[in-house]
Amino acid sequence: MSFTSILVTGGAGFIGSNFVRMMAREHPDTKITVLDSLTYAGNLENISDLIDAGRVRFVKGDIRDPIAVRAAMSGAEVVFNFAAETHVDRSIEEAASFIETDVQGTYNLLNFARELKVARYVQISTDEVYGSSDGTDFDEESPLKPGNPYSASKCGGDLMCLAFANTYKVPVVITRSSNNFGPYQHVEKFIPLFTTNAMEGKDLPLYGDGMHQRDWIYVEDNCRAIALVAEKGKTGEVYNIAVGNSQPNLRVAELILKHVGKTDSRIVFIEDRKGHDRMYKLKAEKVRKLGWQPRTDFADAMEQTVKWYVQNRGWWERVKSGAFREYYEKHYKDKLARGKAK
Ligand code: NAD
Ligand code: TDX
Repeated sequence: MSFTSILVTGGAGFIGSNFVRMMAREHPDTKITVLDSLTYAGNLENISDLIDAGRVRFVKGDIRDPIAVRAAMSGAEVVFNFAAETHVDRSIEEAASFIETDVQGTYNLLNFARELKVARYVQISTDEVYGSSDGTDFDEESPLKPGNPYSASKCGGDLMCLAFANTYKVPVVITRSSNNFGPYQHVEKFIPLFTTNAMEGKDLPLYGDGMHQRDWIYVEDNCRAIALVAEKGKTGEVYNIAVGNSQPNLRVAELILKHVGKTDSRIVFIEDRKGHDRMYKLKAEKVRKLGWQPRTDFADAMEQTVKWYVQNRGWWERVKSGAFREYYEKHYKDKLARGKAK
């Protein structure tokens, strides 16, 4: 099924841009609006071809700003909220922006979803809300035990969503996925950082003993699950999304080195992240019962992903240097100010 019109917040970031690309490709009749404030993590290059082709309407705006949200959400049938502060290390340094965007921004979106009577509001959340696992698989009823300021903020957003579903009958669904990987991921995150450092012959900084585990899902598998939950999920319900592919970080780092084929980089063990969650583990039967199953094999997808960073060196070099901002200034700033980048 296709939606008539969707609002994708955070659509210039990693998962949001992959979602927008998938929807644009597979649902040619769906009108797509992206609302993104273009923080350090937002990169218009990720969707510039679709904006230039008139396939995506881009609105530069903040989910904390009621005027921007109201304008962008008007006419949307379904809202997908990907916009968030997302990097755990940054939240350990400074959590205020996480609380503002991930909690206050979500509240703001929910208020307008209620007022404008959207048919569906999809909150994109994370496995991190359950906290570190001692080996048990968490299902959707497991208690929330966030282990860092980022995941605590995501819990705040999730709980506000559930409260709006219960109190005002806003048609909310929540997805909680495990770690995503794929193209267009910011170079501050583990897999792109290690891949690009290896290409540059730099060291790969592994936290602690390197035996923390993450359950990796290819971004497009997650995007498909999100679209399915939007269509078939039950209001007020949470859906975990994971494939059960836990890997110790050391193993993933070795795999990256193998695919990049560099011998002048080395893995170095550095001081551990404060409060570092050892492992996340999810039961994801509920989303499978809706008809979802991953299409991607981890080994193949890792090879393809590393290849994407190898082939798109200009993209990540501009992210690392900050030069991707110049691209925005040159191509869009005036047009967006005049409301023409549609
Ligand atoms: P990202 O950091 O790559 O992108 C976030 C996007 O949101 C950026 O484009 C940024 O400009 C935008 N944004 C941030 N604050 C904003 C604000 N106040 N108003 C408007 N736009 C704003 O993040 P990502 O990795 O693509 O994650 C997307 C969502 O998925 C997040 O909600 C995150 O919590 C969730 N998630 C991510 C992962 C993962 O592995 N990356 C896993 C599970 C869940
Ligand atoms: O330099 C590094 N060295 C290292 O050992 C970095 C950046 C990370 N790591 C480790 C920490 C984690 O165990 O790699 C693992 C993955 O780290 P991140 O890429 O920072 O991801 P994580 O902390 O697991 O959180 C991610 O998945 C859940 C996303 O950033 C979140 O937004 C999402 O909710």
